[in-house]
Amino acid sequence: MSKEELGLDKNANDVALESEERRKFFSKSALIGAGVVAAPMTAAMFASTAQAQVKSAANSPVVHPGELDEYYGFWSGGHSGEVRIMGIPSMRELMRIPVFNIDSATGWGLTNESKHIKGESAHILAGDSHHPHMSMTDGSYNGKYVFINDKANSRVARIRCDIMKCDKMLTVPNVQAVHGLRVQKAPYTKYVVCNGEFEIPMNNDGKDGMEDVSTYRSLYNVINAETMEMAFQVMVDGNLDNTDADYDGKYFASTCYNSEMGMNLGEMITSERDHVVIFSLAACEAALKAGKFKTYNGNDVPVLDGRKGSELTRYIPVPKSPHGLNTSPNGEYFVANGKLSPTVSIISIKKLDDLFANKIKPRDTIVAEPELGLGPLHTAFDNKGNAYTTLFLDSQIAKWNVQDAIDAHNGKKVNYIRQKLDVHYQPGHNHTSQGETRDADGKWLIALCKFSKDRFLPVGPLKPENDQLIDISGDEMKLVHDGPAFAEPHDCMMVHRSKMKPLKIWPRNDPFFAPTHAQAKKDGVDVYTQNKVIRDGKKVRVYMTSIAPTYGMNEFKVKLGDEVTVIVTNLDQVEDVTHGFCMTNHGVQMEVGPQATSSITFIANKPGVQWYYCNWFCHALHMEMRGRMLVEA
Ligand code: CUK
Ligand code: CUA
Repeated sequence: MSKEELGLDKNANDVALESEERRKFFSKSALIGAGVVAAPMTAAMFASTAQAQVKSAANSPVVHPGELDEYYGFWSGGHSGEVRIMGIPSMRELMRIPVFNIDSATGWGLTNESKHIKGESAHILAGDSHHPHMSMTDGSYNGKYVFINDKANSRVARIRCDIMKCDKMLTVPNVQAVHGLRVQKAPYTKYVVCNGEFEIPMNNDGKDGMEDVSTYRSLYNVINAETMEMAFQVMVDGNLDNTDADYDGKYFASTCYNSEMGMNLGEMITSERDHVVIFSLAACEAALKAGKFKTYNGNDVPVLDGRKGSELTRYIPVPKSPHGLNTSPNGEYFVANGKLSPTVSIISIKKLDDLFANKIKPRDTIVAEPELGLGPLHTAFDNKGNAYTTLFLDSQIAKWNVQDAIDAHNGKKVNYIRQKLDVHYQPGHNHTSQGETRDADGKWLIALCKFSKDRFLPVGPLKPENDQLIDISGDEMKLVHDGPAFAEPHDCMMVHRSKMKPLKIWPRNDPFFAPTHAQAKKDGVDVYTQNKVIRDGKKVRVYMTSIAPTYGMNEFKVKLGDEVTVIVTNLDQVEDVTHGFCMTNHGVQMEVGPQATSSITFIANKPGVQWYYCNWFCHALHMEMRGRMLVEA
């Protein structure tokens, strides 16, 4: 990377201004630290902090106009149902990827291509996206796919990172509410894994078992990442929350809250301990091969039995209603975050072989349970052995050292807490740059705060959330940016831009619109050269091209009540010249990217002249890019 890409070409003035800013942050966090960190700051700590300020001069959040960010951030949009692409460290929102929602700008959920991808759930217009995670090779992001769950409708979708569009969607059978989602990290992402959260009767047909709570189950779901079809499911005891994978391709782990199988809040939080379920991938694949599974609800997805006592799983008791589950980037530990306990539980992945061989007891895998503060939800890691845990109730991030926590657990007198930083307010997930891969680089931390309260101009009773950017390159965490966000970035991930290769123009034979091209072929139309109306009974297919600032067809005629499909192929080969198609008064809108084909179907239910126009600004004569549909009564 060049000097200017790294921001090293700034003049002395810029640097002086930045360090002025940093001094302000420094004095603030030093004050906070004094009240919260158990050990007072020593002279040595102050010295190393001063050094860190020098060190972090290169880690500037300032991205000047025209400069590019160093990282892509993929943000979940929560109950907006979308995924967003952020530039890090500028925190600029670069793009939105509609996934489980519908979107009138791109036509997602309206076009035939998107409905085809949404498949059997195309009629569902809402969603709740939580956990975006990228496919990996050997524990590093490979820039190929981002996977995302829909808690609301039990779906998992895949985003293709070359076009930044959703290209596959699957409704997970036999479960309700798909929550935690991660990918197999090594040797490559063969499987996407996700948790069924809400427990239900195995055959949920309303015939029997609804009253008998003891028959309710929740399932661990293993999806083939390439085909996006179910590989298998594993029945567990208790319900599941969050999950992660090791770096050897051997184990997955999930937190379980409500091991009590309570049906109301009081019942759900009675036990002092819940558990982490460890899944052995080899044992699951062997059981699958041996045919040791059942099927339910009339589908053919194999369900393995991983309840307590099974060879497929082990249950490690941890305190109390754990939430996040995070693997350390050195591959050594799973960290389960206590939520109702002020602790996190550190599970040694090395010890899991012995646990599965029944040589040790489940609790023997716990190497430390450091106390961090109130409401630990999620943990992220840097490349220096430190962990960063969100404390929901304390509204803080606790920075702590993993080895020191283990040493303290073994009786050594050492303070494992490095710093506590106030965040604003009530953080859920946090995430470090590349911190869920081998390439954790310890540069940036994002705290996804659920409440913004007084941090922004008031905008009515509904307030934005607050995504805060924290510089972790020095010894001290420093808050450098407040980013208002619409509902609700549960989780995010940051990938270095060197891993990404997005396309500038659509490939003409892209699978995204292959079904539309197949229909054109049947109709005998070459979508790149021809403008043509094909009548097929009451169905009319209108093929038209577009080149800025005109459509290939200025008018076409249909009859009242016809089912009209308009197929637009954009012949522009110029980067960033996207056209659109909008039929006024018909709820018909879509994007047509350069060289792409998009299609949309509607009923011509209004007689007379109906104008269509281009709704993506494309040319000085963009307003003139329109035509008429003549509907004969
Ligand atoms: S969850 Cu929302 S803060 Cu869905 Cu990963 Cu923890
Ligand atoms: Cu084409 Cu606007």
